[in-house]
Amino acid sequence: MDGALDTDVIVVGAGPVGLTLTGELRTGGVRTVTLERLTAPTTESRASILHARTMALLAERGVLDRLGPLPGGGSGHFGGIRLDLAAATSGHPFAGQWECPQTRVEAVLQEWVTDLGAEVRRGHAVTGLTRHTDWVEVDVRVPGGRPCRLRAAYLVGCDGERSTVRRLAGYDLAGVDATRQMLRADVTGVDIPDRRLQRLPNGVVTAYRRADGTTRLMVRRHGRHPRAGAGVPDFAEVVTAWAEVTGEDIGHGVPRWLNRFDDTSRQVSRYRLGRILLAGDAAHVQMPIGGQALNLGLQDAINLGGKLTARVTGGAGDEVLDSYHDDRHPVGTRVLTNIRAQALLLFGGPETDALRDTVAELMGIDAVRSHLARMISGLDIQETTPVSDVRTGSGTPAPGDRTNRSASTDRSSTMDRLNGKTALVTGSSRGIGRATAQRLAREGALVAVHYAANEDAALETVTSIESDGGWAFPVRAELGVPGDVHNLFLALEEGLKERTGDTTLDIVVNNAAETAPAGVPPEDITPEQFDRYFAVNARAPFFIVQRASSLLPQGGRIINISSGLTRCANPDQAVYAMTKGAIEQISLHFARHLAPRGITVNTVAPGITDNGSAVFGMPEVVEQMARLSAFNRVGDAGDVADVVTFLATDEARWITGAFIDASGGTLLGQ
Ligand code: NAP
Ligand code: P7K
Repeated sequence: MDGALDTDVIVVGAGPVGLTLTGELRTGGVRTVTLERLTAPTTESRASILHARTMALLAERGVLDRLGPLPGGGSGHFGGIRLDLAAATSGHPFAGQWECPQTRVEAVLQEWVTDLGAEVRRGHAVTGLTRHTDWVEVDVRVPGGRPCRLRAAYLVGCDGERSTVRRLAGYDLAGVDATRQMLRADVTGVDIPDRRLQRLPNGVVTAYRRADGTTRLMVRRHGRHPRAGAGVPDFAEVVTAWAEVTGEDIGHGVPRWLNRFDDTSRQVSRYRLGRILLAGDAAHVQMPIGGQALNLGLQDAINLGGKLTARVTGGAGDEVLDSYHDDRHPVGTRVLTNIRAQALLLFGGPETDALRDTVAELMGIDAVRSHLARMISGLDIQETTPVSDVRTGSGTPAPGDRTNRSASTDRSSTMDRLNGKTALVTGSSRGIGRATAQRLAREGALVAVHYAANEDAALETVTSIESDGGWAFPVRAELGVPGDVHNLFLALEEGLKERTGDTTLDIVVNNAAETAPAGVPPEDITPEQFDRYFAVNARAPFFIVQRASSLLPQGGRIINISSGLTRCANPDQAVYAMTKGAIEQISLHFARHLAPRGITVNTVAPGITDNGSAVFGMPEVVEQMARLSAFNRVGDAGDVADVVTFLATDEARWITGAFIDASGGTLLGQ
């Protein structure tokens, strides 16, 4: 069938969202054709603010290097009330907001996708579409040529708030119509004072004189309802409004640019209809406040890019595309909500004064500022399937396995139970350690990702955390050799100091271990093997605790990873199980030793858990292993990591010295 298709994915729209999606797809080896109605990129400057999460995602793709150094975009605001984004997200590598005109973003993205071999056809407008079971066909009007048809497996509308794809595909756009409207103009030849959102009895005005002598002004009249279908305003309308609100006459000025925008707030209720998907403003229409629309759109594109790649090339099923909707629809709803709240604070009449004063008072509280700043900067977003996991395929679970996980992650979109904390997770390049590092970071902790040798995997853990808006750094140290723990702490302390200014370590997870998945019959274990198991699994964790002790503050956490094998026999794992028996003793005795300092020490014992190793790709073996659990499946790394993360939070302050069975009921017996 694929032979009959012109391409894998047709992307409609070559604005920032369409180009970013094109780049993601090309990076993953997906064939694309990108269609753009306009013959040349727009020169009109629209969005200009990039937020921290977008910056991290662009950096990861090398796009930020192409953009060159960007100036800071000022402090930021929430509904016109000053909010210093940089201060409130300090610690993040891109804390703050960054200034870059949309025209420049587009030019650089165009360069990037061209280098990736993408074909962007300008002047090509989509005029019709037809759905088939295995493909989508679009009619395209070509400048000066005969109309043509293109077939692809998927079609994505990145064609903005008046999306043609959305209309042709019959999407519904739910939400509310505009109740407030703003007029904007660039005017020369006027001399009026600069004003930053001045609230006057009849309305709200802004004026800002640029170096070139033009003044950008914006005016809103209270009590005026937007005229449906009103197009570009004429200058007379702006002059009248300005006079009504300020009493000033600007009628002698020369208009250079005129524009009208309103607070329409709408979102499609499904981001996917079969083989047709939407991203960016095509999926959500909102008022341009706080520069959030561009960032939201770029992040839609990046989420969808990884998933569509997995669908087209990686053999993932349709559920991976549904997870795009599941991830991004709630994020869109949340942004639309904060924009509406901000619109009310910004443009509401005198009836909103008391509300504004109250919000301003709340914004004097650190935690409130941090909450709002993380929301605006996209740093509180949880995506069920991390982008890099989709790429490697390792994070794409079998269909049935998803339910448990999403239920737990859907519960709240804000997770910041570990803000300001630091954590060491040994052996977090892969498996349970990686999932633990990711979750601790998602809760706001700075995570040291420790590993022995597998540098690429460790960096992938770090990158996945960063693209999720988190903060992490790699630490290499082989355990079980002389000087192991000393070397680990030299690198750890340096990394912490560089990032936080001191060496406080709040959370230690002793996870790294020497394992033999198939085991060794007890007859065959050599003294050298025995010593190696103990050196890595028991001696190193002890000295890690001993060394961490001086860095742990009040409220610190130590979590030791054991195994259900300390309660359930498997002779081929006898020596491994002995080492796990030993690590459990650390929890018991140190729990007593460190309790006076408010530090808890606990054991988590997983059962058989998918750590991404080859056996978990063999259905017959997995079926055997699954039988050990009362739930008849093997654990996900995330199943265990969620338990570890809970123990790290303040909610677990009353648990110490405990053995927590995280084996899905494996220890209940048959
Ligand atoms: P895994 O996928 O095998 O990964 C092991 C991790 O530990 C890697 O990050 C590895 O680093 C690191 N590591 C191994 N030996 C090391 C050494 N000598 N020095 C420093 N780092 C070393 O692990 P996992 O299966 O997720 O297991 C994690 C923990 O859960 C272990 O304590 C294990 O005993 C326990 N557990 C696992 C299961 C299970 O079924 N998976 C069941 C019960 C208990 P590199 O990548 O650099 O090699
Ligand atoms: C069990 C492990 C088992 C476990 C076998 C196992 C088992 C386990 C395990 C192999 C491994 C009851 C827990 C409870 C491979 C390792 C990790 C591990 O049979 O959890 O610890 C060593 O990599 O069997 C009754």
